[in-house]
Amino acid sequence: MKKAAIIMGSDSDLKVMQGAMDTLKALDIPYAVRILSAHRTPDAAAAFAKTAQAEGFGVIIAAAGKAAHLAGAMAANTLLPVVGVPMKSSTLDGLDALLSTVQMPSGMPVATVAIDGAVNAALLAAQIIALSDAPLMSRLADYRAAQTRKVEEKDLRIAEEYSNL
Ligand code: RP5
Repeated sequence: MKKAAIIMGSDSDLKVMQGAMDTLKALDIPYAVRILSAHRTPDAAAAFAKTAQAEGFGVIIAAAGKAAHLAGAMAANTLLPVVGVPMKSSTLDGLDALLSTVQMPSGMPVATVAIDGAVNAALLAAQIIALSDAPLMSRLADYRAAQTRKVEEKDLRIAEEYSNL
């Protein structure tokens, strides 16, 4: 099975990105976690992206805050799909990171999720890997079904507790 990479610009992104790790783990997807920065360790970041496909990765999740160029820097150095996660780690509440991550020029795509959207980044990564992994696709279907069941249970509980008919 292809591995997922979770790359983040700083250890201060770890708490949010734990959501991506938990989600990949729940879906039984192997993943590597690295702190690599487009600005502070640009050579190591580029080297990771350049060798990722040969190392057996199928997708890269790149999380960064502020002037968030990490996802773009990854995309510039690999043909693997890159999922960008803008971090809410600044005085601008992540809007700076969102725009820096999402506004890629034509020809160099980054699939950008919501600010702090670590769980959706992992799910998107899982869906990408699942295209060539039928058992994972089936685990994703189970994940969706469990999510639906949870909402239905909440609906029943809330309707009973709050309705005044
Ligand atoms: C970005 O700058 C990181 O991804 C982090 O979100 C933000 C702040 O980093 P630290 O100053 O906390 O290391 O590169």
